[in-house]
Amino acid sequence: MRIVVLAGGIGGARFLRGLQRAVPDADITVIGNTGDDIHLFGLKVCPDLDTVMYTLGGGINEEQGWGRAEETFHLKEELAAYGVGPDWFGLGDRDFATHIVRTQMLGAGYPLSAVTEALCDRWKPGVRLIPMSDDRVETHVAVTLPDDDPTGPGERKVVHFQEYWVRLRASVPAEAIVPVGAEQAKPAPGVLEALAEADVVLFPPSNPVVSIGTILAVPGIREAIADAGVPVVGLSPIVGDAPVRGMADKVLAAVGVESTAAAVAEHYGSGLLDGWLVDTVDASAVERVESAGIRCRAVPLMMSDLDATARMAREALALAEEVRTS
Ligand code: FO1
Repeated sequence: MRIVVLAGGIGGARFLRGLQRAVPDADITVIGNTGDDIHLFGLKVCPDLDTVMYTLGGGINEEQGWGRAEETFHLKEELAAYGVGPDWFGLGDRDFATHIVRTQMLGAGYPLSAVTEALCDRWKPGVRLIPMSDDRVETHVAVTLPDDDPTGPGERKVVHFQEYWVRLRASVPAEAIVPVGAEQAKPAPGVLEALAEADVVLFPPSNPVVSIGTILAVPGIREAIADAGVPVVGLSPIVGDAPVRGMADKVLAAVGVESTAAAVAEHYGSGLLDGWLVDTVDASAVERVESAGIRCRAVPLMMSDLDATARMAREALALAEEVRTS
């Protein structure tokens, strides 16, 4: 079975581990979000691609869901000693090697998709990981800085997504979220082909705005999914009106979407989604989602361990089969 998964960071990566457990013989292609990418110290950092690669490759810092296990921070300390910022983004020594290799290969003229393939030669994630685009796309967020913010108290400012997410901890509303460069970006080689050949497309519980939404903002990808003519099934990242992890509710508000499992399904729309899994605590949402023309089931959605996640993946694939045969 050929499965295509649009993945962001931590939620997407954890779901993929369960999917691999559920269908070990499936051919899985992951279209990774690159809107979170950031240039630091002259290096290109790809948080969502690295989280998928490290999680499935066995190198992830499990508690954090990002960065490497057994990490040290000597480089970060030395940069801070030179007063070279930013100091709010935790890049570890082992992680730096990934960004150096990536930046070196990009500088030699390799596109990001080829670089990602080369990095995955080492990590062997067991899926084909393709960035959504080889072109630069960076999510920026318009905010009014907190009154005690050292960089500009009370100022209206557009900051890089990582500054919003990590330095500001999404403590102020996101007034606008812009995937800069998305309109001019092209799907990376292999993305449209994978969607055309897919038997099923899955939206894991990644952030619907800044992860999956950013991937869908690359011209051609949303259409390729809608036109693929195969079941598209998503799993709600919102459980009991709150995001399971991260701060999805903050960015959902920015695009006028209420933080509920049903509202996220409606946000994707029946033009895109054929099926939607909500958690059992949101069973009351099933009727509203079904009335939006999206087949819906309430099943446990907490990725508490690998078996729980594998069960979720099986439920998603079962719903896809139900959609396919209806
Ligand atoms: N998230 C944090 O909350 N704090 C950090 O210091 C941090 C550093 C970091 C370094 C490399 C990397 O690949 C990810 C990192 N993240 C950090 C997570 C990152 O902000 C998120 O994983 C994604 O951008 C959102 O999906």
